[in-house]
Amino acid sequence: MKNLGPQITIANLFSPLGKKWNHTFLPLGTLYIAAALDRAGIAVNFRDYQVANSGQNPYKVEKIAAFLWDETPILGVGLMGPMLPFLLKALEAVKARDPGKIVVLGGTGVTGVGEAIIREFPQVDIVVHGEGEETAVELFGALLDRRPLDDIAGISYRQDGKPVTTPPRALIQDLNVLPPPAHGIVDLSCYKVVSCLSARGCPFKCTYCYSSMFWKRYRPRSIVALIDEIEGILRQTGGNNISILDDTFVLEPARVLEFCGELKRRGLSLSWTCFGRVGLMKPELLQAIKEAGCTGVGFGVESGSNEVLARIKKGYTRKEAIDTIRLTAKYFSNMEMFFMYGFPFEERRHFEETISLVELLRAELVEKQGINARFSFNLLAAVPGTELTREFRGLMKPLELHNASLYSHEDKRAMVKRPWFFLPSPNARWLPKMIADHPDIFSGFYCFENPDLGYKARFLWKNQRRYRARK
Ligand code: B12
Ligand code: SF4
Repeated sequence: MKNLGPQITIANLFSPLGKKWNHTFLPLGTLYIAAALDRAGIAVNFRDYQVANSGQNPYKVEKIAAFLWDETPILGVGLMGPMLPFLLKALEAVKARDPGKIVVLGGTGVTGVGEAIIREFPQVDIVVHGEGEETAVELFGALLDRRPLDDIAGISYRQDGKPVTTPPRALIQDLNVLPPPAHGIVDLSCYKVVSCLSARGCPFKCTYCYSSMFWKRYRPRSIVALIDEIEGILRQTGGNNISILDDTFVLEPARVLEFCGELKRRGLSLSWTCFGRVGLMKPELLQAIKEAGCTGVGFGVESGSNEVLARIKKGYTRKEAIDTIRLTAKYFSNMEMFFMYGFPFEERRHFEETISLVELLRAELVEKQGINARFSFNLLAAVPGTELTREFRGLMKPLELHNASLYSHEDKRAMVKRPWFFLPSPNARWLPKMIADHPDIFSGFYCFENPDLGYKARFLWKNQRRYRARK
């Protein structure tokens, strides 16, 4: 039967998190894309794999293929790196069923590796790099009208069998021109974490970070528009919880104070969380966010070694980290601190400095002050395109995928041993080969050779309860 509905399906392909695979996040990126297309008069079907597959093992290729399948001639998928091999495998089946279907990929999982994907994987037709709204409007418009793609900036595609990459797309200068994420096309009550972004990008340049590379420059949105968006979400959910996902929400204190003031002016009783940053937390700011309903702050501390902090360009010292966390703990009894290990240059003594920092903070915050503080460790992944991955490409080492079982956020083994911990069932025998054959496309499935990695992983494995348990 002929399909008379929208000609495009937009699918979000994050895997759900949690032991029961039901910890779902609002898919902001694809909702922004859907909103931009809607404003341009381009109708889409929208589907989110997290919701469609909630509660089930998300890594079964047949399930992904079934989720992606419909009669529309154009499929756009948004994803992060860990889903990429599973998506590519599932797309083989989708393309076998409909060889004429045009498959477009976008999101952080494909940006920067698009040309290689087009070269190596015929089941993908077009990859959109970076910020997607303007590109999506031009690209899907051109596909619907069967116009050529060569003047569309920010894509890789195939021409006469060869991959072509067009010049990068300029960033959107003023984010306020964008329509808000298309909340109306999803059931917000299906999501465990309902979120928003007050800005894109981050001015810092930590060498392992994909986000700063992806978003390039810090660009804030208007606070009034942000709170309009939040009010809309609250109306739709009937709840009062929001996660502000900005990389560095506290960057501009005046803006944060404006946010708090505007919440108060509108009489909104909101319960929210955000990420702080070492060196940026001042007493007035902490007091204001607490009064405005902030219930917890997270910090990416990353290391307790000054040498490592300097090499990854964190822009602060161990002492500054301690000072910031002590200060924040005066205002918040709910804190999470993230650390990484497995830097190619991280010697055992550096790791031990990290552990001594965690022990010091734990003794003060958890033992003495009874604060609900969590210390999370992640093994550093060779995320594609970061400064660190480029510099240490020669030290990349594949993860032990053959030992992997189904991992989730709550599985502590995964937290200490594997960076991209949403790993597949061991039955996925094709996976190690795909990853080994294309190290640059799938570098996030690699860590780096580094001194005493086994010792570090075992230590964290043994102490996981100590560092992660909430009081
Ligand atoms: C929130 C978040 C999550 C949430 C996801 C829910 C959500 N709402 O996004 C959760 C907790 C699930 C998550 C998990 C992970 N995350 Co995360 N996450 C983020 C965070 C903080 C915000 C994402 C966001 O909302 N961005 C805002 C929207 C507007 O941007 P966007 O989604 O990228 O979408 C834009 C473009 O990508 C593009 N686009 C997106 N989809 C599509 C689709 C089409 C068809 C087109 C054309 C374009 C397009 O256009 C959009 C609008 O401009 C980012 C950091 C950041 N600031 O971006 C990290 C980030 C994306 N995550 C990252 C990582 C490493 C992970 C994990 C691997 C962590 C881990 N160790 O497990 C997992 C992977 C999960 C999985 N199985 O796929 C990395 C990127 C890795 C990578 N290269 O893919 C980032 C950049 C963090 C960092 N500093 O390095 N994450
Ligand atoms: S790790 Fe955080 S502070 Fe550093 S560049 Fe990335 S987003 Fe910015």
